[in-house]
Amino acid sequence: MDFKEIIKSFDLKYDNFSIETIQGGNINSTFLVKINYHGKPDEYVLQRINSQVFGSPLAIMDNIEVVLNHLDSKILYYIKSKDGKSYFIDKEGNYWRIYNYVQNSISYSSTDNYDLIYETGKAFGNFLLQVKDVNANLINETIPNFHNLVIRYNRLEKAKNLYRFDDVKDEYLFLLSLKEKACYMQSEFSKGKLPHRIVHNDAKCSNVLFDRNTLKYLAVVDLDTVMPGLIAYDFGDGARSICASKGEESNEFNKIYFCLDKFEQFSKGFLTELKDYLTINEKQTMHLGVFTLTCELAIRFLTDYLMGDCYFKINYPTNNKIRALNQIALLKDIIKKENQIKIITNKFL
Ligand code: GN1
Ligand code: MG
Repeated sequence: MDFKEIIKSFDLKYDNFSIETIQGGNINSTFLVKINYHGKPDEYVLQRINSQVFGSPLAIMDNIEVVLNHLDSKILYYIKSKDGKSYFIDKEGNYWRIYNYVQNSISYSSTDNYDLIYETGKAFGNFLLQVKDVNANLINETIPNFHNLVIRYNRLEKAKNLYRFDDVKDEYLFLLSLKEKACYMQSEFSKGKLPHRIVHNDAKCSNVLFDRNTLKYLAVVDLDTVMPGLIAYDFGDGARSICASKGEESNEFNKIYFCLDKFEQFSKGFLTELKDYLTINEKQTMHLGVFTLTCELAIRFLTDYLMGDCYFKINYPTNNKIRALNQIALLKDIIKKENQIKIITNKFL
């Protein structure tokens, strides 16, 4: 990677710069750029967009521009390239973008702090309220059928009998046994009973920036997958990621459970923002998002393992299998706690 070539293509003034890798994220590669200009330091975030996953990086950047223009807060912004574009293409055909590093901000990949969990819910709830009148015609579907469980099951079933199947047969059969329920929301949507909204589609804790001092949320980031979807999917994705007792990478399966106290905080933040905007059907099915999204992630990790790890970045050969087993452990606890999950959800609707 020729960082000199990349950095100099953007409309940034600097005397010198240094680059550090930022860990985290299963798709794009992220770097912190520290610059100095006339003795003054400044920081930016540089990302290489994974164009295997996002077939059209231009479509993502167009979406992001529409969304950022629409949001009240202008705290997050992109640096244009010297030729006025929101990205730069290097000699190897990689797409790069740079955005500001939001000063005094901090993000968490997980937390036990209830105030932060409440704030995370509020951040996403408020984000959804703000993007509700984005003109859907201006938003490209950057990854078609992203949270479509029917399609996710088709892909899993197609991957059956690939070389690693014997290794995960029980997990495969377990997920298959949940198919009808997992596809319920998709079928309600197909019948026109659930509205498509503009949603975030990757609503996890690490995608919220907080003020370092007050711990109030500042911004929702990672806008790559903002496109039409169901609100319950953001609710469920946020809950499965923030209320799990162990992170997605953990292999301590017997210590993985869904924390209802955390869920209460997340639900309160998320649903209090949105409740006046939701339809009756959305309210009645909201709790199902938690089950559905956890099931989806288990399916996606397992499918990727069977297909030979072509989608998610892996750190070791069985990483995707461990992630699938992790989500299955969480899912089993979510199934056990389904009633309480519904009661808590309804409390804030
Ligand atoms: C991917 O790369 P990251 O962490 O932002 C994935 C999400 C998954 C997540 C699981 C475009 O997000 O859907 O929930 O991994 N993003 C894409 O950790 O597939
Ligand atoms: Mg993401």
